[in-house]
Amino acid sequence: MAQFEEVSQKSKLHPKPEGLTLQYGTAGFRTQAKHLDHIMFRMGLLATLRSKKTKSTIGVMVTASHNPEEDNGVKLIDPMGEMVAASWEEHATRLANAEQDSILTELAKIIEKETIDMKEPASVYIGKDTRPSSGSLSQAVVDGVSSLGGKIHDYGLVTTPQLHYMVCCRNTNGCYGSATVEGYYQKLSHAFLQLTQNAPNRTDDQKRLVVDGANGIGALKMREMEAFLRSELQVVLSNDGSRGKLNHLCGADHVKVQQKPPEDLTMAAGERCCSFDGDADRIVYYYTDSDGRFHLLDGDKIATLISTYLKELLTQAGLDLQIAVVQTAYANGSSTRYLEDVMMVTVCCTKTGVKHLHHAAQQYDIGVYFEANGHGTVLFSKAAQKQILELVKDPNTNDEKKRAVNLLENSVNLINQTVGDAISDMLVIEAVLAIRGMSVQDWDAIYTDLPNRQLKVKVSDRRVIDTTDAERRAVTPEGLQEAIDSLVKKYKQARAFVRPSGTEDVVRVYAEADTQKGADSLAHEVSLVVYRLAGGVGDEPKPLQ
Ligand code: NG1
Ligand code: ZN
Repeated sequence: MAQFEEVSQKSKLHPKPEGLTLQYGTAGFRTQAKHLDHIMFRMGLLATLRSKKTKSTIGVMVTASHNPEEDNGVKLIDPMGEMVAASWEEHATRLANAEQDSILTELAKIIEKETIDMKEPASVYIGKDTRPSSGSLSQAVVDGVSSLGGKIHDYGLVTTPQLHYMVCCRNTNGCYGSATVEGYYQKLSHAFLQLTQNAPNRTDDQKRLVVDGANGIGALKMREMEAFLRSELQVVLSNDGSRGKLNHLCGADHVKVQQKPPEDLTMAAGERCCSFDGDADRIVYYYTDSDGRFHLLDGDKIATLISTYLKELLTQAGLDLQIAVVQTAYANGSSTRYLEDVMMVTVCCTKTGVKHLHHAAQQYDIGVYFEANGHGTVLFSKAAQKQILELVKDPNTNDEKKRAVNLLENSVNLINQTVGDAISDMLVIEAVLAIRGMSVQDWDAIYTDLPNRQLKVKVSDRRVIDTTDAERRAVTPEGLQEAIDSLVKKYKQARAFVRPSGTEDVVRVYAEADTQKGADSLAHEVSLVVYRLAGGVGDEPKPLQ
């Protein structure tokens, strides 16, 4: 085919380093940028095929999120803005690893297996983050798409969730919003301004929020959006990319893992602060108290705040809709207990990785999902959205119901339902705090986190660990789970689990207990067991401190 002739020619400009194999993992392909040129070209090809197959626009985002600036990565976005279907992740891995002379054979296999009509038109939306490598890598994606004759819309610098939003807008013919960056700002800011009208007496201090942009794309986009928010949110932006390095000693991942504020951020005692990650699909909040103690409000606290608010509105509006919170094993035990026992909300636990949470959240009328690290959003089923809209239009509702349902409608519009979105989540949190008249301290006091610790253990092959029960129990190697169980028994309010990471070559260990000393010691003991039973490499894990 003439089309394939062009693929053959152009692929020579994006050669695969011999012997390199990469896996489409939890977050797409991600590694050092210098290894990714051929992957980008090939993902351009694959996105074009996926577009022909689904007869829809597909997204390709060039980013490595919270990884160091030298890394890069790529994720495919399916028609409704969700992560690409699992069966296509396998195609992606095979196409990425095909040697130079077998690309066409691999393409033909996918076309046959998926019964793709090559005469169908194709459309691909492309976006990139601010990494120095992102420009040339996104050009490689463009080359891939154009060599198969696909139509391209290159959005250039956008956050990951903005690109998901664009894809969803396009494939719903504008029902979700207008597929432009300005359309995104307009949709979100309109909903935010409607919501904050319900909190008319806020002072400038209450409207002030310190934002750490991780020296990335989120900072640029916050600057662009500021004017749309008409001073109802007064953002003090630091790590805006003008000096520091992307994700270096700043950003949501640094703050969550190190449990301390980012560098280059001035925060007064009690001041509300938040951090985005490198592609602005994660957010965490924090403050320091008058004793200088750092308080982190992570994804679990965010899920609790948002689900409590939505549940209250449902009751006020008299809507009988089931709301559930979806978490992973990393959710702090206190949050799960609070949601189940005090809030009486259904809680469901899935494997790590947002696609699992997203899928589980789709099973409910309203599914609130957050990973503890701050990636999450809320999904409203079609039926739930219909009921809310019908009630908005109902002339016979009383004032209390009307207020509640209007708040619900604007909340639906403010939430980016395609994927976790730091900017959208931040505006939802700011609106909820304003409407409820809560300070960040009030929010923090909803429940107290159990002290916890996360560690990594290097092993020769992390696949020897197989897990079950949403990764909370290890099935192999033999004896590992029993050993963890007996260690956990030595501590109060304790819990621990281990799982192979999907993005790094390590085994992750998580432990919580009634004291930090207990959590640290349990995590260390569990690390030793992993090291001994699962083929640890290098030095034996040392106790903390
Ligand atoms: P792995 O490396 O599989 O633990 C990490 C995060 C996930 C998710 C992915 C994708 C933790 C413990 N794990 O996965 O939550 O965000 O990266 O970026 O935070
Ligand atoms: Zn990210």
